[in-house]
Amino acid sequence: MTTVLVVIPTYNEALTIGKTVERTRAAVPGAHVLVVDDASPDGTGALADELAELDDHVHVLHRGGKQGLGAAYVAGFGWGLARDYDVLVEMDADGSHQPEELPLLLHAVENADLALGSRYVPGGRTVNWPYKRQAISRIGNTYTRLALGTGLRDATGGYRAYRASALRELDIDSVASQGYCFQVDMAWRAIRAGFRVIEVPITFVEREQGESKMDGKVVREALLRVTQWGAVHRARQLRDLVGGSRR
Ligand SMILES: Nc1nc2c(ncn2[C@@H]2O[C@H](COP(=O)(O)OP(=O)(O)OP(=O)(O)O)[C@@H](O)[C@H]2O)c(=O)[nH]1
Ligand SMILES: [Mg+2]
Repeated sequence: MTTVLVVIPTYNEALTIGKTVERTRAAVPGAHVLVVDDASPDGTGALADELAELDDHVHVLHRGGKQGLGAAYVAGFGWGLARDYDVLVEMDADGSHQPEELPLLLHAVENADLALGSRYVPGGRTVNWPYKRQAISRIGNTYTRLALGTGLRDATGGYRAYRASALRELDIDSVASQGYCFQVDMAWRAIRAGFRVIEVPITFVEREQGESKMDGKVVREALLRVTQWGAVHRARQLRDLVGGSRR
């Protein structure tokens, strides 16, 4: 039987973490949940501890302070790989990712190394998302697709399922990306490693409670790094082309 760990990073998500864990446990009763909390001042970590006390499928990883989404996932993946889960899932705590859609991702990753929950393939959509956020996300994804030539419609989304066997080969400890650039970084690593990456339509719902951690710094980081990866990628392509025509 395939064992699944759903990793949920949290920073000040006390208003939603209970519901998110409850819905996840109901949607896929066999799956385990790991909350990775960065010492949230609002007490999210203590709430997660209470959930873990009551349910042996819920676990909590406490970290010293806010170190970014990417670092939280790297720690959570390390925890799950050390315990030999077969599939590791990324999910936000804020209600944007619907736990009821998790079976779709898990089904997809049976025939892939990485299944991306996608807002921008047919059937995918966003609900109540402010126009400005949609625009940033759309432009970011178009830029990423052109710079890297990946063909992915939604490389920045954070609802996805990895096969542990693939994750082990992606050298996650070297991932320095922090914000949603972390998501692009991981998808790009998977593609370069030759893994099968597929997109599954999801419904992304704007958070109703708590505050976003998205800011200008997150956007700048993504822009800078994607541009660098794109430049390296295009230089390699050019070198191969020139090398090929000389032979
Ligand atoms: N452990 C940890 N979790 C984080 C950190 N930053 C964000 N998160 C969590 O990562 C998930 C996604 O963060 P959000 O603030 O929702 O970011 P977003 O989805 O890009 O922004 P919104 O669409 O406005 O919600 C949430 O569950 C956050 O609590 C961090 O530094 N550490
Ligand atoms: Mg969110």
